Amino acid sequence: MTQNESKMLAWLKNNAGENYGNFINGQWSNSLSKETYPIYAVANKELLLGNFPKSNEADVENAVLSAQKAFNIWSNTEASTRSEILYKFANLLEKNVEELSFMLSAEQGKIINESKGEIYRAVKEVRFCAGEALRAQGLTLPSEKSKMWTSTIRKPIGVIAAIAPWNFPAVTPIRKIAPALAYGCTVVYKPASITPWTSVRIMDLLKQAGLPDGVVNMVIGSGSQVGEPLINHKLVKGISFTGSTEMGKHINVVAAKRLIKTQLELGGKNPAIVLEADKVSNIANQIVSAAFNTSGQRCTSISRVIVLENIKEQLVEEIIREMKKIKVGPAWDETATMGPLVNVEHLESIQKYIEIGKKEGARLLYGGEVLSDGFYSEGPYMNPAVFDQVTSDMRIAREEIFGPVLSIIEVPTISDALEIANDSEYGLASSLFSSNLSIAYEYAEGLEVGMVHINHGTASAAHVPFGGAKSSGFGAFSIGYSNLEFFTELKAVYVQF
Ligand code: TAP
Repeated sequence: MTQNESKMLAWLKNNAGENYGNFINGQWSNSLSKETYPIYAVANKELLLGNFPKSNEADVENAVLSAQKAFNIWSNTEASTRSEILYKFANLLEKNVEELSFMLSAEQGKIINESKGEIYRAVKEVRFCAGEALRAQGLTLPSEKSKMWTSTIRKPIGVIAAIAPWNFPAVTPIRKIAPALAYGCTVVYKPASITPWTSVRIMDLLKQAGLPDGVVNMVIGSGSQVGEPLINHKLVKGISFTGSTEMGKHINVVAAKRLIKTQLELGGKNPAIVLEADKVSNIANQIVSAAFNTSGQRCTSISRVIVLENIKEQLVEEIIREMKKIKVGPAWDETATMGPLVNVEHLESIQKYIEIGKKEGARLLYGGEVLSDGFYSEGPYMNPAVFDQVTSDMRIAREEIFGPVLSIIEVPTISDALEIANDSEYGLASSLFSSNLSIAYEYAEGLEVGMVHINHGTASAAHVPFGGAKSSGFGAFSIGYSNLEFFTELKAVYVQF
């Protein structure tokens, strides 16, 4: 047993297994139905993480009323105070990184270094938002009349519904909550029903940072029982949603009927385009890490490699060499480099795609098998997979698999590569490997995506837009003006003097 292994397991054994409630008006409470459901560690089906409330519409009602009441106070709280609370919250996240990472890895399955990376990313995002609280600027405009001062001010829109998926249980909700707080909105947050545990600690830390009661509320439960009443509640004025494209479309229809705002971060089918043979081993290394980190369960994971014919053999060889270095294991094994899938159902859905790929005529070059011997029997593990001879019309090249499956698509010319990269309903992220400056700029302009990475696999930064085009959504996170537009509305003020 390694040091980290013993530390994480010891911590889990001492701290997991409690009954948790909803966080409403600054207090922990049972759901009104009193019903609960258990959640076990992804990598050990006997390790109970906790019992969580099966909430419903009545709990949502209480949470929204609490957020509405708090809105009157929070929207009138000085921006500098809101900013200070956010800085304190960031410091607390940083101080508790180890414990938060243990919780995150236990409920989501990702390896511990990725969980730590996620918390540190959240810290940066909160600090960025703390600064942004003081930049909710309006304008002073020329007046049509003399002795008249004309200006605009920014007002927070009200109660926000924040709805998150299960792949990034810390940074995704924080990316919604921190800007909402910075600009004076209040929040009702629904975590993914399978990963609410880290959020329990996040709520505690918000309270510890001095956030007034009711400003952020969390209701745990299913999409149909909690998410649906939340997006339909008449006091909710904006929905910040991250999840599948299918659900994003539904949310957008509900919001359009109610004339409220949405911020949608949805699915992806992200290409890496390889147009040169220089440094192929380095390119393969970057592709493999961007494809298989978080077991390929990232919205930005590379899932298609589009490569020129003359480079393909060499690249594929290097990709397989890199994939063979991946060690699949639980988060408490510090030598593991890829964790399990989030649950058995998801593993099965990915396995179906492995079969679909084979039936469609793609060639499975390496991996893809379920791992079930020894400790692997305790969780949903598989080896990462790579398919060759994939064409753009195959389902494995078009549909979001959201797992460790990579498709290699060979193209004859550089312009074919761009066309195939764009031949997707999605438009989230893409990478291009080429040292030709004109090609790099041509692709940066021509790729129909929200994020382009030239000569590397993937990256994100707290102050840079993170979001998609086409069916990958709209309303980029992590940037001042985009969040400012979403969380506030403009008011014109004319002053005659
Ligand atoms: P979804 O099934 O869409 O679920 C996302 C959230 O919506 C969950 O909290 C879910 O609750 C909730 N929900 C379900 N039905 C609802 C309803 N009727 N009304 C309101 N909320 C409802 O996605 P997922 O499977 O958790 O996550 C994977 C997807 O998220 C992938 O497509 C991935 O690409 C996408 N994603 C995108 C990004 C960005 S930034 N573009 C980042 C991460 C993930 P339950 O948990 O109870 O089902």
